[in-house]
Amino acid sequence: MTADLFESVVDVLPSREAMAEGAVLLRGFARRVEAGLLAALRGIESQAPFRRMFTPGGHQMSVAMTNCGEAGWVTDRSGYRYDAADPESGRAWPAMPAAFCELAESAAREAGFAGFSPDACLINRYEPGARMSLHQDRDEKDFSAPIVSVSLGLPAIFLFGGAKRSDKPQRYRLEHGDVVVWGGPSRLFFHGVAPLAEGEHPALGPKRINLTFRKAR
Ligand code: MD3
Ligand code: FE
Repeated sequence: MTADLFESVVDVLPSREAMAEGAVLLRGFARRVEAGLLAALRGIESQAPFRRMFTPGGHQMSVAMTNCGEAGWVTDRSGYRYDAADPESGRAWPAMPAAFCELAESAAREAGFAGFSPDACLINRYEPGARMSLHQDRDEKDFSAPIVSVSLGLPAIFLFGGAKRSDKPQRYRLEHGDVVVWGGPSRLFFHGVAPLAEGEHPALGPKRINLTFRKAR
């Protein structure tokens, strides 16, 4: 009984792990605000539904995306960019919910990036088989601001490379409630996500959601 109780506490206790210079993994950091995040996400989805966008090369992404905040990341045949309007509706992206902002700012502060104030949140939805190939995030104006990512739902294998595409990626299992802050030199490191394995998450079903908070402008 005591051992069980202890294990369940250890299970939800946030912890900190350095992945690289400037990259900090805060395991379980989002667990305490999970209900608020999921409620806010339903609101965003109803205004700006998830959609699978096309790359400039004409391939449809396996990950479905939407955004909230002043700017949203979009891709189509003409390229990648941040845009104030959702191209599907022509309307502004939904505002960033306070619960999103507060979590991103507190995680950044915890990792040594006090004053981070995201203006964009890209929301990725993975279903089994969906993946993201190795890339850098370079569409933001100011690389001195970190990116904060929040994983929800099914676990995924995150591939974390280095400054060069040819650097062999390390594999990290990111789980429900894990938050990672990517700043300093790691801000421009190559990264990706391995194809999502089948599964059922108690709160989200057969899905993984990843929130990435950015300073785009
Ligand atoms: C490391 N998303 O949206 S989040 C992306 O899990 C993206 O959906 C992945 O890569 C996902 O661009 C990974 C973790 C992440 C986000 C941005 C980074 C890692 C990063 C920027 C620089 C280095
Ligand atoms: Fe990325």
